[in-house]
Amino acid sequence: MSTEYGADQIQILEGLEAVRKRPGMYIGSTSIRGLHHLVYEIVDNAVDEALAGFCDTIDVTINKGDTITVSDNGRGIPVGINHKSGKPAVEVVFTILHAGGKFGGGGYKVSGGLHGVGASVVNALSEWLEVTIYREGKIYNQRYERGKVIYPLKVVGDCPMEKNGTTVTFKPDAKIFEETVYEFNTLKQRLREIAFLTKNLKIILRDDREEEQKVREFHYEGGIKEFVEYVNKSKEAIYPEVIYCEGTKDDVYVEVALQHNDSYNESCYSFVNNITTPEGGTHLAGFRNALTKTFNDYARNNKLLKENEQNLSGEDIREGLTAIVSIKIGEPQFEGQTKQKLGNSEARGAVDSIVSEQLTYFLEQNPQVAKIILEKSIMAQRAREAARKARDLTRRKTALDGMSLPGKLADCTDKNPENCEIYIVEGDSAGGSAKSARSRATQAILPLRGKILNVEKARLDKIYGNAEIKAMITAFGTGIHEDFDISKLRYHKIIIMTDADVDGAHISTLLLTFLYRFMPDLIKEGHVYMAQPPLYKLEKNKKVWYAYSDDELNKILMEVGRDNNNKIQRYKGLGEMDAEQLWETTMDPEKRILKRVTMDDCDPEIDVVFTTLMGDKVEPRREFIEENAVYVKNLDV
Ligand code: 28G
Repeated sequence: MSTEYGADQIQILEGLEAVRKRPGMYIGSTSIRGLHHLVYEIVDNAVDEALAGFCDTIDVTINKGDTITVSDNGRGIPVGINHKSGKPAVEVVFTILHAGGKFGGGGYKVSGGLHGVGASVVNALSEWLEVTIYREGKIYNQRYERGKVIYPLKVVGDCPMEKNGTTVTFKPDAKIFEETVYEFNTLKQRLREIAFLTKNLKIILRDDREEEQKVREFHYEGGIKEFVEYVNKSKEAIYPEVIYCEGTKDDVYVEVALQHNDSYNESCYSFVNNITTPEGGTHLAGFRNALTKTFNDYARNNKLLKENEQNLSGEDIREGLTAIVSIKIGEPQFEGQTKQKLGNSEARGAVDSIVSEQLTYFLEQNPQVAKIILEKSIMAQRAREAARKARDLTRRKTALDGMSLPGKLADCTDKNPENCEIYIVEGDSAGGSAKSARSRATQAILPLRGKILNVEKARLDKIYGNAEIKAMITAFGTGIHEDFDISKLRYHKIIIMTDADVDGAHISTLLLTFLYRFMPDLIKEGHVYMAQPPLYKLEKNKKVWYAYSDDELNKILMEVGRDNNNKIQRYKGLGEMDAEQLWETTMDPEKRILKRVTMDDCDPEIDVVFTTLMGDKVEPRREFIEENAVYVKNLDV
C-alpha cells in the first residue's frame, strides 16, 4: 500500500480509542442521526466501489435486533498482507483511523458521508462488526468487538471465481448511542437520494424486523434527471423534457438537470460527492451565473427582450425552477460556520462553462422550450416589479404608522421576546376562547379567518396582498425574504393551534407551507410549534381526564373501568372547549403538550411532501398517503 499510515502504528492505534471517547467528533452526534450515519459511512465505501466502476448493486438490510448488513458486488476489499503493517489490507481498513481517506494508485475517494471517516469509525462504535469478503474463489471473514480484532482474517470457504464483493454486518454500541432502533423511512430517503445521484447503481433496502419483510429498490438509469422528475412529480411541468448537462473540466465532474414548473418557487438542490450542500457555494454560484447569462443572451439574440427592456434577474429565470446540481471533486473544501458551503474556485468555472455551453446549444435546438421559459421569466419580472411597489407601499405605511400591529392581534404585555409566545388560532370563536384563556403577560393570540392562502399556488404580489399573511408578518416582526431578520422576532414560540380534525390539519399544513417557503429560519431555529388539543374528555365521579389520542383514551378506560357512569365527550373542535378547559388542556405551559416542528436543512424530500400535500394532483397525493400512513395519520389529511 502506498499510503503513509503505517508510519506510527502506536499513535494510530490510539485513534480508535479516541473515536470511542469523542464519537461526536467523528459522526456528528450520538443521537438517532449519528446512528444512521454509521450506515451511510459503510454504504459510502460501497458507492465508491460503484463509482470506480466495479459494483452495480448494494444491498442494505435492517436485521432483527437492529443490526445492519450492507453488501456490495464490487471487487472485495483486498486481503493481501500490507507490508508496512504486516496485516491484511482489510484489517487496516477497519482498525486504523482514516485508512479509508485517500487511496494510492491514482484513484481518489469521491463519495463520503458527512465526515468521510469511514469503516474504522463504524467499527470503533459497534459492539461488534463482521466483514466477509468474496474474492478470487475464496470467502474470508474477520470479527471485531468495539474496534478490537477478535480473530485474524481467515478463509471460511470457497465461492465461484466469478462471485466477488464485500459484506459488512454491525451492531451499533448501546453504550455509545442514545438510541439504537433504526428508522426505515430515514434510510429509505437517503438511499433513494444516493441512487438518484449515482445513475445505474441499484440499491435495495430491506427491513427484516417484522413478520412481513419490507423491500424497496432504487435504480435510476436517468440519475439526476429522474431526481428532477421526482421533485416535480406533484407539480405541473411547463415543458416535457428535463434539460441535462454533463461534463468534466479541471478534474471536476459536473452534472446538472433542470425543469420549470408552473409554481412560483425555486427548488434547487446542490451536491458535492453525493453530499448535500444546503448553503451552496461555488458550484451553485457557477450554475446560477450560467443560467442568468445564457437566458439573457438568448432572449436578446432572439428579440424576446427588446432593447429598451431590462435584463431578467436570476430570480426571474429561476421562478418555478427545479434543479439538481451535482459535482464530484477530488478534494472538496468546505467553508462557512457549518462547513456546508463549497469553496473550491475551480468548481465555479467548471459548472459555469459546462452549463453555459450545453444550455446555449439546447435552447438553440429547442426554441419552443426557450420561449416557454422566457415568457414565464418575463411574467415573473413584471410580478416582481408589482410586488416591489406593493411592498414599498407597506414599508412606507408602517414607517408612518409607527409599526402598527394587526387589529385582530391580542398582544401580550411582556416585551421580552424570549418569554413571549403567539398562538395562531383558526377561526374567530376559538380565537375568542383563547383570548380569555391565555396568560396575558406572555401569550399573544392571533385569530385567522378560515382557510389561509395556499402559497404554493400564488405569486408574490398576491401573497403580499393577503390579509391573513400580512397580519402574521407584522405580528412576527421579522419581515420576509431578503428583509427577513430573525433578531426582530417578537415571540420565541410561534404556536399553531387548530382543530384536531381534517380541516384543522389542512389549515396547519397551509400555515407550515407559508412558514417553510417564506421564513424557513423560524422552523430551522426551532421557533415553530404545534399545539396538541385533546381529542376526548372523560368524567367519572367528578374526576376529569383528557385523552390526546385513541390509545390514551383506551389506557384511561382500562384504568378507571368502562361503565355507564362515565360520559365520554369527543371534542370536534377547539370551539367546544370553554376558556378554562382550553387553558388546562392546551395552553397552560405547565401541562400542555407542544410539538416542535423540525426540518433538515434544504431537504428535497420536504419540498416533495409540501407540494404533494398541497398540489392539485390527486394520484401522487394518494400514493404519498399510502406510503407514509403514519406521518399522514398524524396530519390527518
Ligand atoms: C459492503 C459494505 C461496504 C469496498 C472495496 C474494494 C477495494 C478497496 C473497498 O480497496 C483500498 C487499495 C489497495 C489496499 C481496491 C479492491 C482495489 C482493488 C479494492 C465496501 C487498500 C481499499 N480491489 N470495496 N476497498 N485499498 N466495499 N462495502 O466497503 O490497497 S471497500
